[in-house]
Amino acid sequence: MVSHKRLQQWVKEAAGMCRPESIYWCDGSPAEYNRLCAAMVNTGMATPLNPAKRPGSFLFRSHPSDVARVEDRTFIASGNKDNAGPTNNWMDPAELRKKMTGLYSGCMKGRIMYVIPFSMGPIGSSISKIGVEITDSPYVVVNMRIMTRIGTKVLDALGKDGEFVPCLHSVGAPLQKGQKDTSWPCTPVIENKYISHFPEERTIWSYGSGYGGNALLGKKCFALRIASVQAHDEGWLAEHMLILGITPPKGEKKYIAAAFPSACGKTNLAMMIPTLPGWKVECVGDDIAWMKFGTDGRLHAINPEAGFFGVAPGTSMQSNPNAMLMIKKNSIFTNVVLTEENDIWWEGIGYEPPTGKKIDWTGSAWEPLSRKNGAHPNARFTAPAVQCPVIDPAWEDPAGVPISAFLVGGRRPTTIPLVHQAFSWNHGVFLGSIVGSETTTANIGAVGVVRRDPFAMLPFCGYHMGDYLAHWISIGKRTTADKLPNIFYVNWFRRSDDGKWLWPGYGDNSRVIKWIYERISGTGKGVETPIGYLPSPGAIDLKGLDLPSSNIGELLKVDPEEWLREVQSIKEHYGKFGAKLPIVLREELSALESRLKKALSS
Ligand code: OXD
Ligand code: MN
Repeated sequence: MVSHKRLQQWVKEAAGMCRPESIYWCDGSPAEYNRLCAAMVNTGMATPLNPAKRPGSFLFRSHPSDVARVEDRTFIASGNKDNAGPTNNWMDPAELRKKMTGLYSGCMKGRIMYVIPFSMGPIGSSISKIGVEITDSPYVVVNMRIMTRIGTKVLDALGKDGEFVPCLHSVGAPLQKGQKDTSWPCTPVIENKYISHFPEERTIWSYGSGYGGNALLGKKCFALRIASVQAHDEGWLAEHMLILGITPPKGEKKYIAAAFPSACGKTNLAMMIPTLPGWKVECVGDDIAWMKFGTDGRLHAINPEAGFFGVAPGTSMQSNPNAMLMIKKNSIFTNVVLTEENDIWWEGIGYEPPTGKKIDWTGSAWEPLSRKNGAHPNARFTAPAVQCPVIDPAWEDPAGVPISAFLVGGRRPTTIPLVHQAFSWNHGVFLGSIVGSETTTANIGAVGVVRRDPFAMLPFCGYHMGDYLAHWISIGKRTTADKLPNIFYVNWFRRSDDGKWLWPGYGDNSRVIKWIYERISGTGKGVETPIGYLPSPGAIDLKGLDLPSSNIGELLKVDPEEWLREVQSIKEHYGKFGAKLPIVLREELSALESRLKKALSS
């Protein structure tokens, strides 16, 4: 029996509006998980994979209209439009509630309404927070069980009157009496999909999609958009960052958190195998970091999630061996190829598709020679964090892990060196505010345009980005400079004029991490340049790497002319934030410009 009156009341109200056939409170047990998976196999929604090859694993195929987060349909409905800022879609909260109440009305007819109490972060940690998701999708329940901690233990922690974030979700596909369900119910009409956030009420309403971050509401909606507002108001950080521990051959482990926009290899870096002998990387998280100051005055981070929801295509024994080992069992695959042996395959898995019959992500027979992709480019695996071979021993430490460095970066084929270090906290926040990726494929607009994405939070910040950057500046005032993480800007994605990669990436990124480790330990050699500290000649360990010396020259070059063009583009970027942009960031920009001009004239 649930003793939390407000929770009971909310569930009752949601049921009154959505009118499900029944209500089911998830207990989070393995038996419940198995039962739900078996039921989805029965209805044809899930395909069990070959138990000899991939025990305890299932394949799902989504509706072709429901394959990714829908940023155009994501809303920050703050009371005042200005609080959502220029980079979020805003709607008046009353109008949005009215519109969505209409859509929610009777939307769960013929379906079960699942109530999922979940904890973001280890239960009982002072950094963790509780949410409750109501959903009519059993796919969401089984994914939430992997991605978060769910069930009775969370209700117990909530007690009679604990705080929770209400997260209402419906696929928006009511069933009439006798109507057969489809294998991926959702609303095919894009204008009826809403991923809505009410930051003042700390509430999430999602309608119409069953996929990823649109539907697993603990992830982007709660742990980033709502949590970023909570973090702002309460003086902590909720960030789109991986967390890793790095241990040198002889020496102390240090933790690093890193912000890169989507599709820059966060999961690969988070569980990388260093090519440098004796160095070890261990993974705390691959997507989100919540950080609070400890009594030691340092920022301590937890991974609020309990699993990995990674992009499958491109994941291979070369790019991410630990992920490949992690997904050998008890994993959920969405929108990948099904092989004749009932195993999975995707583009970039590192081997040819096996012979025999294959079915692509749309459910059609598929031949590799056809020009179509077999797996959807945003196909995903969902796997428990404990299965990661290099999961950090402290990944569930309620106190979090102390962060010594922040990395920011993006995909920049030109201008930005392999690594540079900020002069100070404020300069580091400046670096975080200017990161972004250059567009490389025609389908995301003009090629070669830099899309700046401050701290990789543009799609995930629940309030005005100018206020967000001011929050980062204010975090730097809450402790002494020696306790603050150093901030580094990295760029694994430099290319030569003829388009070739200048840096091998993957496990060789450990060479850059080694320099960063040495810098924060006070031993790494750096040179001061107009843009920050760069590694001194020879300071990056290149032993055993067959890299032309011209490449390293190019990777560590600072070209004042190129950077002055960068300054112009940053001015345009800053123009968007108007008066909310912290003055100190404008000052950092003019100081950079002066240093570059001086370097050019000397
Ligand atoms: C993700 C993303 O899925 O950032 O993690 O898009
Ligand atoms: Mn992400």
